[in-house]
Amino acid sequence: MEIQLWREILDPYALAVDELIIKFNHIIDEYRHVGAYSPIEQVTGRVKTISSILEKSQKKKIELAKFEDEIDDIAGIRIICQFVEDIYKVVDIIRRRSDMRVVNEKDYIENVKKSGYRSYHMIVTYDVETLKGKKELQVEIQIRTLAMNFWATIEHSLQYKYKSNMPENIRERLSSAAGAILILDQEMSVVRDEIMDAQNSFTIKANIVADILTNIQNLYKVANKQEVMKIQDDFLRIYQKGDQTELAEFSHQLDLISARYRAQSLR
Ligand code: 0O2
Repeated sequence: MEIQLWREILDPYALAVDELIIKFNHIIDEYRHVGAYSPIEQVTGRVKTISSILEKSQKKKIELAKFEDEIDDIAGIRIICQFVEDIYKVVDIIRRRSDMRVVNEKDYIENVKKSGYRSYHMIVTYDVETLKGKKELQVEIQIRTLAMNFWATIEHSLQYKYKSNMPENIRERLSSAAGAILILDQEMSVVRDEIMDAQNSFTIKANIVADILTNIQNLYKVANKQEVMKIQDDFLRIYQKGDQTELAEFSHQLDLISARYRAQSLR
């Protein structure tokens, strides 16, 4: 297929992603404007690349003429929540909307994948207006906690690196990290109940944890794997102790380490 034709096909998906990001961000604003806690923490989106579409079509033996019907994640939205409970609130919000129709749902939180992957997936249809008129598209919405996203991002990049030959020791570490992430989500859920009374202090703690997770996630791209594993273990140990001052100090130290790597990469 010619590049121009791919562009014509994929453009409406880019429009759908842009529109949906704006709409979900607006939900965050609506909550915050009335001083309420938003179940959505962050929204991102992407259109699948041509090479991923070709790869998936080949893997699933999909005729190129039918890829728009058969590949339901050409447009992908990812919604990040702080707590597992928030995920189900977001699912409800999506089910109730009149501008998207849910056609499929997969709850990989109740039914955890063998890999340890946890997330809630919804396939919705969504209309965009183009010069040729209305076009109905499928969009995949993945809803996860910050912790689930942290694990899935790292596992995805390791899957990409090793293809189907992931070394057993890495697989085992990922599996035990998935267990730790599950405990982290459960602990955060306990914190959530208390937070309704002490929302401020909680927001601070969640933000520190989010900063730490983002820093660790970024360090995976640039730092030595052993060093990052150690940082991750230290984080879980400090997190489990529950001392917010120590967590904040750890976050500060991690900022310094990240800044050092950034400075090194600029040399
Ligand atoms: P990419 O590169 O993220 O786009 P489907 O692929 O939807 O036709 P499947 O596999 O039953 O069929 O769908 P599923 O399980 O809902 O997976 C869809 C997407 O969820 C994947 O897209 C991944 O993004 C994510 N996902 C599913 N399982 C895993 C997992 O074990 N680990 C990680 N990290 N992500 C997972 P793609 O197209 O596979 O990949």
